[in-house]
Amino acid sequence: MKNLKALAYQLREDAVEIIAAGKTGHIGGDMSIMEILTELYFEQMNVSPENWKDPDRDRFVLSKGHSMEAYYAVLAEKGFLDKEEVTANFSKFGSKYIGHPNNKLPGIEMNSGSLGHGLPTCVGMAIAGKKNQQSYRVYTVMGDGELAEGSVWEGAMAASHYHLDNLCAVVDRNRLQISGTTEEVMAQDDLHERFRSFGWHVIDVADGNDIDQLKEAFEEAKEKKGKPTVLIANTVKGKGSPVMENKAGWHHKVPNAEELQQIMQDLEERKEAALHE
Ligand SMILES: Cc1ncc(C[n+]2csc(CCOP(=O)(O)OP(=O)(O)O)c2C)c(N)n1
Repeated sequence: MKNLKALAYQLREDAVEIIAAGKTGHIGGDMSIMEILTELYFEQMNVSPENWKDPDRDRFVLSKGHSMEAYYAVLAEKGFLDKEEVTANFSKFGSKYIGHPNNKLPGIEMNSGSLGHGLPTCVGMAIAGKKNQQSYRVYTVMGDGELAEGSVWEGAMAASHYHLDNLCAVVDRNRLQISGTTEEVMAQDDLHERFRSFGWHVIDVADGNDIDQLKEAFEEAKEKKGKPTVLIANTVKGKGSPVMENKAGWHHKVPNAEELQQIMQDLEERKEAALHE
C-alpha cells in the first residue's frame, strides 16, 4: 500500500489485533508513533530484509521499546516477520515475540524497553559510521516521558560534541506518560530550547501524525550538516479512535470486546478516508 496515510491506519489495526490476541500491550504509545514508523520504514530509511546484513543499511532503534506492537506491525509489513505468526504467539509463554524489542529477531538492531538507552547507543552507531566512512544514517524514536532518564542527556551531549549529523532522533511528544501528563510527572518544556542548548538542530513537527509534515522534517534533517537533528513530533496518544485518544489510562490497557469493536471501526473509517483523500 503506497498511500502511507492509509497504511498507517492499516498498521494500527494490525497492532490492535496483536494486542487483542496477546491480551497485553502498550496501545496508547503504539498508536501515537504509527506515522513516524511508517514514514521511516516506507519512505526514508534504506533498510529491508534484502539488505539487513549490509553494513551500509540505515540503523533504527525503538528507544521507547514498550511500543513493540506498533513495531511488529511495521516489521511484518516490511517483510521481516510473519504477521500471523507474530499475532498467534505474541507474549505467549516461551515465545520469541515478547513485549519489547528482541534483537534475535530479523529487523531489530537492539534490545530496548529499559527507557533511556536508545539515544546513547545510537550515538555509538553514528560515531562508528563516521569513523568507518560509511554513509548510513541512524534513527531513534523516544518517548517524551522517557526524556526523564539522565542517560538521554548524556547521549544528547555526546551527539553534538561529535557533530553527528548522521543521527536523527524523534521525540514522540504525546504529552502523556505512564501515570499522567508529562508536565505533572516530570515537566519537559521548553523541550526545544533544551535540545538547542545541547547543540542540536531542532525541528518542530506541528502534527506528528501527519505523514507530509514528517516527510518534510526528515528531509530537512538529512540536509543539516555539523550537528544532530531532533524532531519534536507533536502526536496524540491513542491516535485513531476517540475511545483511547489522549487518555492516560490507555497507556497499557487491553480493550474489552465492545471497545475493540469500536476501535477497529474507527480505524477502518479513518483508513478509508485516507484512501479517498
Ligand atoms: C528505565 C525505565 N523506567 C521505567 C520504565 C517503565 N515505563 C514503561 S513505559 C513508561 C512511560 C514512558 O512514557 P513515554 O516515554 O512518554 O511513553 P509513551 O507515552 O509515548 O508511551 C514507563 C515509566 C521503563 N520501561 N524503563
